[in-house]
Formats: sequence, structure tokens, C-alpha cells
Amino acid sequence: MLEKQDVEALFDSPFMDLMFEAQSVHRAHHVPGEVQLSQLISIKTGGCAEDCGYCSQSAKYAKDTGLKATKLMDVEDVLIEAQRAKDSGATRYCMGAAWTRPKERDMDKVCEMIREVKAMGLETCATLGMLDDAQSEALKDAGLDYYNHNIDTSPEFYDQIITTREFSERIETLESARAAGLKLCCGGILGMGETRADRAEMLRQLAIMDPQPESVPINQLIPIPGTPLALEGDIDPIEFVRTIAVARIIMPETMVRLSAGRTNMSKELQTLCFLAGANSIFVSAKLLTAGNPERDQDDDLFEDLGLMPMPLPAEHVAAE
Ligand code: SAM
Ligand code: DTB
Ligand code: SF4
Repeated sequence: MLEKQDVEALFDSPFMDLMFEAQSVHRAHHVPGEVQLSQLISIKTGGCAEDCGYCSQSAKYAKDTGLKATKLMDVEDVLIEAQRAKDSGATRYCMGAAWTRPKERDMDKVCEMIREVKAMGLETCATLGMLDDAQSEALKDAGLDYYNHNIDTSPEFYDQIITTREFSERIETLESARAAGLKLCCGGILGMGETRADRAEMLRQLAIMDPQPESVPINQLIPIPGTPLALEGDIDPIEFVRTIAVARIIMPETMVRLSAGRTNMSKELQTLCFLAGANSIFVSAKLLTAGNPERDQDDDLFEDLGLMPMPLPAEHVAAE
């Protein structure tokens, strides 16, 4: 069993040793230089009943963030955007909705989106809040590959960030998605005022899942004016890289995604993250509500570093 002190010892190790180990693990389990490209769409923005302190989409902060809530998008509009994402080289399309949980009346439309996006030959991912078993199974039947549901931080720090739900409820939804045969995309946010011990425990919680999540997004907090965490976000860049390296070492097969926050990162910092074992990113200038690097900036970065977009997994191509 992976113990807390084992993960903390990795964090505490000399940076050069940590990076060497992360690189060694990365090269033993992945094609070096290949980076998976995912693209997000917010299919239903804002008006969320949860109170996540980092989030622009909570109704609780709407009068301060000024974010306007929207209705669930029409299927055709989602498909137009998905086709654009595919044409620009993304292999996974991630549909996000600002819900506590999907309502029954929305499930048919979301399942239709998933069916059609899958039929385009993209991997499908959705992040819709909590799920019950019947919903997990309906999403799986529609062709969903991945369910994104982040634990966000350590169990100990969780109630400082979110009060409308418990850490254990996140785990229940993850178990439901897994039981339905979905792959898991599950990670967290750095720079919310957590300690190194919280970062280590968050990664340990992910690593002890059996099986481990296939995707782990590591987000750097994007401080959103009007949210309680508007003044946080300045995590030390080397500590950020260490976290990526530890994630790579303790979850060797996982795709570790350098996720939100890249607009506030230098080219050098992103390069160190790839060296530490990150092998996935979100592409396109928008995440859900916040910004992301322009596509040509990412193309330049890939060119400079000799990075290559990761092809679709063979089993997905065969299923097309
Ligand atoms: N409502 C669903 C949920 O909470 O699972 C899905 C959408 S939610 C926006 C998905 C994830 O985005 C959150 O769990 C969090 O990790 C990340 N996120 C949201 N706002 C962020 C921010 N300002 N900076 C960094 N990551 C953020
Ligand atoms: C994840 O870990 N990061 C993505 C995705 N999963 C859904 C979302 C990042 C959101 C950043 C803030 C925004 O765009 O509002
Ligand atoms: Fe709602 Fe998800 Fe934002 Fe939390 S992170 S407020 S659950 S949209």
C-alpha cells in the first residue's frame, strides 16, 4: 500500500533526482514526445448550485463574477464545434456542464451528443457532476469513454474549498462511473492555499484507486475575480513541476494532463512539466469559461520541443 510518507518523501527528494526518476518512468511506459490533445466545450454554463470556491460557474458568486448562465446547448451546435476540434487535431472531446448532477430530462440530449461525437471518431469525455448508477450506465451505453470528476484537493483541505458536498460523495460517483465500465479522468487543482502535505495526499488518493484513473488533470488555479479564491493561485513553479513528477512516478500508466492555468505559465515552465512526465494538454483558446493559449502558440511550442500530437489509441480507431 502506498503510504503518505512515501509520497511525501518523493516530494522532498532533490529536484534533479525526482526529475530523473519521473523521466525514467515516463520513458518506460509512454512514447516520449507524444502529447495527447483534448478539447473542452461548456455545454451548459453557470448557475451551478454548488459553492466550489475556485469556480466561475457557481450561482453563489454570479453577482460578483458577472457570469451569465446558459441553457443546455443544442446537439447540432456541439457537433459543429466537435468537428472543428477534430479538424484541428484533438483526439478527445470533453463536454462539461455546470450541474450538481444531471437532471433526467437532460440525459437524453447529453447521450445524443455523446453518441454523435463518438461517431465522428473522437474519444468522448463528459463532466456533469454527480451520477447515480443508472446515469453512469446510460452514459456508457451512449458511447462515453471517460468520465471527468475531480477530487480537487486532499480530503483534509476539501471543506475549506467546497461546503455543499463531501469528499466521499466524489468517490461515490467515481465508483459508480467505474462500475459502469467508464474510464476515469480525475485530478485536482494546485495553488488554492493547500500545503505540500495536501498535494501529496491528493495524489495518493488518486494513486490508490484500483485501477488508477486513466487520466489525471493537474490544474493550476485560474484566479477568477468575484470568487472566494480570487487572490490565490501563486503556487511556486518548481513545486508545480514536482507535483507533476510525483504524479508520473506513482501513476506510471496514466495520462497526466497539464490542464488549466497554462496562460499564466512561461514556455520554460510548461517545458519542465513535459519533462516531468505530463503528456496531455487542453487545446484551443477557451477552457470552459476561462482562457487557454491560442492554438498557434501551442503549435510553436510543439515545434520548438519536437513534441508530437498523440494518435488515437488503436482500439478506438478499430471501433470507428
Ligand atoms: N460541475 C462539474 C464538476 O464539478 O465536476 C464539472 C465542471 S468543473 C468546472 C470541472 C473541474 O474544473 C473542477 O473540478 C476543477 O478541478 C476545474 N476548475 C474549475 N474552475 C477552475 C479554476 N478557476 N482554475 C482551475 N481549475 C478549475
Ligand atoms: C479539469 O480538470 N479541468 C478542466 C476539465 N477538467 C473539465 C476544466 C478547467 C476549467 C478552468 C476554468 C474555466 O474554464 O472556467
Ligand atoms: Fe459547479 Fe462544477 Fe463549478 Fe463546482 S466546479 S461550482 S460543481 S460547475
